[in-house]
Amino acid sequence: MPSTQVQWNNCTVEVWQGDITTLAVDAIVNAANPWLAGGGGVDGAIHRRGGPVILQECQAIIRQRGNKPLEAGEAVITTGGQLPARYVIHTVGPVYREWTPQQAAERLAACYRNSLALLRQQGLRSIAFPGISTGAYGYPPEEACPIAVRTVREQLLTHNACDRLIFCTFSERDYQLYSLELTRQN
Ligand code: AR6
Repeated sequence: MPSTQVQWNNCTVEVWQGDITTLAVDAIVNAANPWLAGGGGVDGAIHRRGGPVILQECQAIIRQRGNKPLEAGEAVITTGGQLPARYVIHTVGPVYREWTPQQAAERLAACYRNSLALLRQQGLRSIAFPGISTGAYGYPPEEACPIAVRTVREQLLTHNACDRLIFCTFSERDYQLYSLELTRQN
């Protein structure tokens, strides 16, 4: 399937369908939970394929924060363990039903913004995002997708943040949704 691509500030932004744990980019983003404890969905897949070192690093981060969980919108980074990606950026999306739509949108945007800020701070140049919050956390994909694309676009135009950015979609429906939105916002 031909993938949809746009260029924003020298960054190639593309939509891809498949398992994020197979991508050999500098960093993949994990849709984590506040305790970075691992779980199902993309989180489970990343820990399974990356091996136990990722959980050890996550636990160390939580300890360093004085055993405080992450808030929705925050992001932290670990190595990628056995993954083809060098690093994993763990971000906690909002649980959709716990916020007003406006608050949820702000937290979701913060996930993308803070993940890209970490990427820049580490001097990394390629990244893949899953549809944060759109699985177990219940964010409707058709609401989350325009927020994800808009936030990424704003950040790339402001910061020249990276060379390659992938929206990694799991379902055919999400692939179509992101492809359309990328074209729409281009
Ligand atoms: N590659 C790419 N995308 C995936 C993969 C994969 N291997 N697996 C699932 N997705 P979710 P959330 C898509 O539930 O909603 C965990 O238990 C999936 O189709 O993984 O942020 C955590 O520990 C969906 O579009 O994340 C938290 O407790 C998207 O990834 C909680 O779930 C996100 O679905 C986080 O929930």
